[in-house]
Amino acid sequence: MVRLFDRHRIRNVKELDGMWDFSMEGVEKRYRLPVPGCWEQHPDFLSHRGKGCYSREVYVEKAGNLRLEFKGVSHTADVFWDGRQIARHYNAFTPFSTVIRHVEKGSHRLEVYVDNTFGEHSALHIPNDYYTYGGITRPAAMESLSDVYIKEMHFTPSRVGDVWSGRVEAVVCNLSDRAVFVALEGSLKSWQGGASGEPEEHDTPAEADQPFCCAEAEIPAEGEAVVVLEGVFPGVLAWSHQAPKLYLLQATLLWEGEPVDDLIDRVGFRVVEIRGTRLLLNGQPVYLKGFNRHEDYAVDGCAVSLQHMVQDMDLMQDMNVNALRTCHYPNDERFLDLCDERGIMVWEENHARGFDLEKMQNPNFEKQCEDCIREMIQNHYNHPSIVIWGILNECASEEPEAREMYRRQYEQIRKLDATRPTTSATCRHFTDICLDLSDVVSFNMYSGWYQDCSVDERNKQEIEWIRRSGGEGKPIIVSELGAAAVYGYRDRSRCKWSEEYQADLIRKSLEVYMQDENITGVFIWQFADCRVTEEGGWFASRARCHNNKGIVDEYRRPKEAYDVVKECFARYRQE
Ligand code: ADA
Repeated sequence: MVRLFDRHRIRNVKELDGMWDFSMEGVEKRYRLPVPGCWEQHPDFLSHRGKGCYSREVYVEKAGNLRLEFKGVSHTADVFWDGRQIARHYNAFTPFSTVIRHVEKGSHRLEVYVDNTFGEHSALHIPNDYYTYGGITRPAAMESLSDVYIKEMHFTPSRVGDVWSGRVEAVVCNLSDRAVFVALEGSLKSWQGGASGEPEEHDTPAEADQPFCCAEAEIPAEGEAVVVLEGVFPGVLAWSHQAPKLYLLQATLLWEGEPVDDLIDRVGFRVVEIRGTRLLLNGQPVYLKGFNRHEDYAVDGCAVSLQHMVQDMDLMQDMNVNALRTCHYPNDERFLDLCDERGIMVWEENHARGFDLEKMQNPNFEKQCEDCIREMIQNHYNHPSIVIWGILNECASEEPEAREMYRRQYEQIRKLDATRPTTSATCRHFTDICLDLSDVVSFNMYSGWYQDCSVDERNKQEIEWIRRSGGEGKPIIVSELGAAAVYGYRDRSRCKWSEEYQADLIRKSLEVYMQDENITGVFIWQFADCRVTEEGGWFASRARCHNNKGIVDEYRRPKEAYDVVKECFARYRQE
């Protein structure tokens, strides 16, 4: 499944999950592999870096236009339809789609050539402290399109006093060779699948659609136009981490009076703002407390199944989190759907981890970052759970040339979405020259692990330095803190790498950062152990070729620190 709710009632959708034919460049044997999935799940390709071809027959019931959507292919996809190339996409972590016109009824051949190799062609997927898998690693679907259809829609809530309003900006496309007049209708319906499953009192009855209103527009031949719908909704309930109320927003497109297409999304009424050094949700200060979570599971690779996503969410909520950082790339939309449903506030970030200036000077770097930011915001804008956009984790923010790249990326985000604050997690302690560029200042702190120093003393030095180096008056988040522990390694000396040491340091760190009024959030590094690449020298500092700083291991087996997190997140900062 592509999302946790149906996105269309009128448009016909065929999900492409299932068994596909597979062949690997340079390998004679032929295979059948599951989609979504990673080829590393097959014993012949456990650590394979190369180019594979997924292929399947697709039967088209009715001649017309088709839209193919891939939620994630790792890391480069070349898509062919009946032998003709129809799409190319780089980056495992953002969706892409393509439209094929005038498709005949009958059988067709769909092929996806997938490349997970490293080299100059790949500026973002490099040997790193996480693994770049190979495969069609997220869901895919095929849709039948009318000549006029809704390409996307962005929903922006706002509030005056206690009255909520909503604005929809829908992009309507016209594939025909003549201009057409269309009408767009919008409606809002309470989504009843919340945690309790019971309609809240004072809520709008599930069956009562609240009309947005209707708008008419002329869509140019073989072009597109933005159609705006606006509405006031006095009766709706706000979305928050304490009460994550969701609504189904349905846009229906009428052409010559007939409904020809629709698009449904799930939205929430909430506003995020910064006031002084605090982050506010619906006017109330919040303290973000959560985990950094890689999309990586022992037996799934990065193609984490829905069952395992739900298990991760249940474990994190058992530890009393209210937030998540999608380190270090945009996440699977099904996981973001879960965050929307459960009231988990999300820091979502573009795809970048630890690039020094030389890596940032890769000729493909800025374009690949820009594409990732655009696709992330274009596709994830409507998730109420996303409260902050991040960029460039631990990149060269001490370098003037890199500062220009940071500035351009923040500028790009603000143009695409002025409703959410921006930040970047840095480790350029006392040398960072980009703190003035973001709305929130975020630091990755490893006092007691990489730096043998007092958490408390080091925190005071950091805050004092931030305040006089561009971060004055801004919210501060500790975006990473933690220590490694090999699951099952217990040692009464409580030495580093033992579960005991990790539990002790997590406790010390949370007691300091969660009781410092300068700090408005913490993200523990990290939720679960994850695989890392052997290349790039990572094996030397990563026992088992894993990053072992998880509070649970890659099979989600809890370490001693699990109960420390649960206790501290329950005890401190309940706002
Ligand atoms: C950095 C980085 C993380 C991870 C962590 C670690 O802060 O942002 O991705 O590599 O260090 O485990 O050292």
